[in-house]
Amino acid sequence: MQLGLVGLPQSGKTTVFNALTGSEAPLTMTGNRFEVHTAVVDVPDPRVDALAERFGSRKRTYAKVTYADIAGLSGQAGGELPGPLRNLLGQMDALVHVVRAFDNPQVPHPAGTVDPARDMAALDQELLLHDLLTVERRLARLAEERQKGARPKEDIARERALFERLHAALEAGQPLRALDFTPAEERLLAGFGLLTRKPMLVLLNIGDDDEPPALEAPFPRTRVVALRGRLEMELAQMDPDDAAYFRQEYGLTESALERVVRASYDLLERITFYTVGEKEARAWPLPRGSTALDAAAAIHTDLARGFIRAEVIHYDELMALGDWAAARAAGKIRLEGKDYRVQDGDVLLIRFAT
Ligand SMILES: Nc1nc2c(ncn2[C@@H]2O[C@H](COP(=O)(O)OP(=O)(O)OP(=O)(O)O)[C@@H](O)[C@H]2O)c(=O)[nH]1
Ligand SMILES: [Mg+2]
Repeated sequence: MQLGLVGLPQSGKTTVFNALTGSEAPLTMTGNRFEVHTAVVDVPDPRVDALAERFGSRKRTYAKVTYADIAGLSGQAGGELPGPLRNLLGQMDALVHVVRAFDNPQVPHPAGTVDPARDMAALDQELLLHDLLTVERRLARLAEERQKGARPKEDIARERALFERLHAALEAGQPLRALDFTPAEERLLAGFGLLTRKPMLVLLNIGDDDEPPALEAPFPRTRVVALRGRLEMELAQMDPDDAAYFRQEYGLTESALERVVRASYDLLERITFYTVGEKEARAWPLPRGSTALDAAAAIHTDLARGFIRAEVIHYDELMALGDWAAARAAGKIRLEGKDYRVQDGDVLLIRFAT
């Protein structure tokens, strides 16, 4: 999963990036220049730890998230974004919009005042205008194709209807993530790098002593979470024992990373299944609704090709019963076929023929 941290200049993107990844990327005073930091982090997962301990696994493998701190948006709707910025944003599974909500007299806000709702809208507007130009170019191109008779008329008409719908939404100030698409439409749209289609996690970057402001998500596939960016960065860069002590003092039960990952999984509708043995305990992320065959394919193509059955038990039940042998003796290991819909927390053993 790749998450792109975006936001207005000096909103705290790099601070939040450091908080989430434990990096020490330098904070800048410039703002606005195209600059990127990336880091891959393990998704903290107590189920992997508990499974590894119970089964004596030699190795623990966690799911991974890539965070990219992407400076370069301005919050000013200036037209199409530069190519490298657009391409990078296009690769992300979701955008994390870091919105300034902290007071800091040393850091002037580019707009003069701190106003999270305004900034949320400003960045959406910038992406919206970018998409609008992409959509208009496509509509012009479709009109040309229709004149030339380059493709079957019905194909062009179908595509035009879709792009007209996008156009109307964007003109009305609606990001495309507010719209629902059929799988066929999704395929048509795949190559266009439309940025407002991406799910968005809004991270309100609040001051150390602030309470989260009440701000609702203005659109579907949008979630708002508050985070004390600077405080979390300091904690992430501390020795773990000291950090644990301060967390307790502040009444913080979860790390910034844990909260953001959970919100992102939720937003992107990801679930996690597990495999466990003496060699390895491992977490595997999947889109919600995936089947046992998808799970097998995630592990290895051979497992999907030779798929026979999946032995399945939920993590909670497995841990309550003790181990695999006990669960089997209790008749609690289910045999599922390739169409079984994997549930979050399932532990799977794929039986396959080579
Ligand atoms: N008080 C306070 N200051 C913060 C917080 N987050 C960031 N800052 C300060 O705001 C300034 C900008 O922070 P950065 O993390 O560099 O912001 P950025 O969005 O990466 O900035 P650009 O990449 O230059 O656009 C720095 O001086 C930070 O110390 C916060 O949560 N609280
Ligand atoms: Mg930065």
